[in-house]
This record gives sequence, structure tokens and C-alpha cells, in this order.
Amino acid sequence: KKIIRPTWAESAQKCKLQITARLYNIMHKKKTNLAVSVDVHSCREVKKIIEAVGLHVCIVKTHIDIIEDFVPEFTKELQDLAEKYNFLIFEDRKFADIGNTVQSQYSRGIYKISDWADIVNVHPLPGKGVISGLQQVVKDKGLKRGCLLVAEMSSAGNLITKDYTQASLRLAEADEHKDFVMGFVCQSRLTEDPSMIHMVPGVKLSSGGDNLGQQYTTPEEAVIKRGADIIIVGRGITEADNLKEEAERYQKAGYEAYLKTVS
Ligand code: 5FU
Repeated sequence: KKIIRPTWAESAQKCKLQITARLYNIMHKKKTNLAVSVDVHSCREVKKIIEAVGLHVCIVKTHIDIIEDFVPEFTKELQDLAEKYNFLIFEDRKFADIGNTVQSQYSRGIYKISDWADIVNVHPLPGKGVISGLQQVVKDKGLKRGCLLVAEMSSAGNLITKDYTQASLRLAEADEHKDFVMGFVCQSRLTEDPSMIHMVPGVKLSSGGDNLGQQYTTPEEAVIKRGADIIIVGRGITEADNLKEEAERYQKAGYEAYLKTVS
């Protein structure tokens, strides 16, 4: 049986969190469910990629700790680009410790992630404290932020079980986290609630993998078969000769697949 989902415009009305509504509105306005993962090692390269693909993405995903010439001012430049091209910033930090520690990792150190990242994610492994710790920072600072739970992974042989994924879903739905949790990083659809965004990494137009266990699926399969709201693409775009053209190809593939899920 075919599931027909609400459109992004409808989802923006139905979802509970402000940051989630902002994301759906960007997707609707720019006609894109593409998140680009800028896994490169200099500030200049990150900026070059964003300038090329910015019009075609709703999210830029970072691994801030792999940038070798990082300076605190760089996060201001990231925010300026986010405003220029209208996208959200997702720092793929995958917090995975006790609440007290992740609080510091989120708001202190050199990166001060809570100051500039609209979205972060956690491994729910430690239990609810990993979410509550970050949520407290957001509340104390009066920020509008969202958190994703890594409920499934794309890598071969990962240790996540079906029970773990279901327990992650229950944690996400817990009333105490409703002001912060906005969805999942996953490989399949976990709920039809439009308040829960499903972001699927491991996406490439030519499927296959890499030599370290990454397993790729196509944009079409990610959206239609796995139920992705957002497709996350890294090397598929960043290693292309023409960044802009490649981002446009992924945007089109993701958008056309989306249209098939809403009618
Ligand atoms: F949670 C996950 C996961 O299960 N698989 C992933 O690949 C996160 N990722 C991230 O998505 C990973 O850390 C990379 O930043 C990105 C995928 O990059 P690729 O170049 O498209 O393989």
C-alpha cells in the first residue's frame, strides 16, 4: 500500500518545533530536500563548496573538528553563508556521553557548537541524559535549536539492533524532549509524525560503497523506499568536478522522488 505524505508546506503547519517549521519552509521555498555534507579540511574549501551549492541545499552538515585551520571567527562566516543562501547548519557531532559532559562539549571548548549550529545529533546509547544535557543549554541560553537521534547507521556491520532503533524512537517521542528533538539520522522510516524529520546519510547517485564500510543508496531509494525527508550527500557532491551541477542533479533527484510521495 502506498503511503501519501503531507507536503512540506503542510508539514510546516503541522510540526511542533519552530526549527522544524523553519526547515520545512526552506525546503518548500527552495524546492530541495538535499543536505550537503562538507567533509573537507580547510575553511577555504568549506566556503568554496557552500558558495557553489548553497542555492540547492536546505542544510549544510559540518564536521567542525576535521577542519585543520579552524578559527572561532569561521563560525560567523558559516552563519553569514547560511543567511545568504537560506539553509540551516547541522553539526554532525554525535554526542555520546553522560549529560554533564555533553553539555560542556556542546557549549564550551574551542567550537562552542551551541552558538552557531541550528541542529546537532546524539547517539541515544547513554540514555535520556544525553538529550536533557544539551536541551538544558538551549533552554538556559534561550536558543531555537533542534536535536536528531542517530537511530540507525549506514555503515556495514554497525551494532545497532531493531530494539535499539525502537527505543530511540520512544526517547524521541518522550514528552520531556518535545521542545528539542526534531527527528532522526536513520536508514528507514520510523514514524509518520511530521514533527519527526528523517535524515538519511549514505546517499549517492551511483550506489555501492567506499573501502571503509560506507554503504550507499540512491536519492530515489532513500526518499521512496526508506522514507527519507532529507537526503545527506557528501562525497557524491564534494568530489565532483562541477560542484554546482552535481548539487543540482541531487536536488532534482531528491525533489522528483519527494513529489512521488505526496501524490
Ligand atoms: F550517522 C551517519 C551514518 O550512519 N552514516 C554517515 O555516513 C552519518 N554519516 C555521515 O554522513 C558521515 O559522517 C559523513 O559526514 C556523511 C556521509 O558522507 P559521504 O561522503 O556521502 O559518504
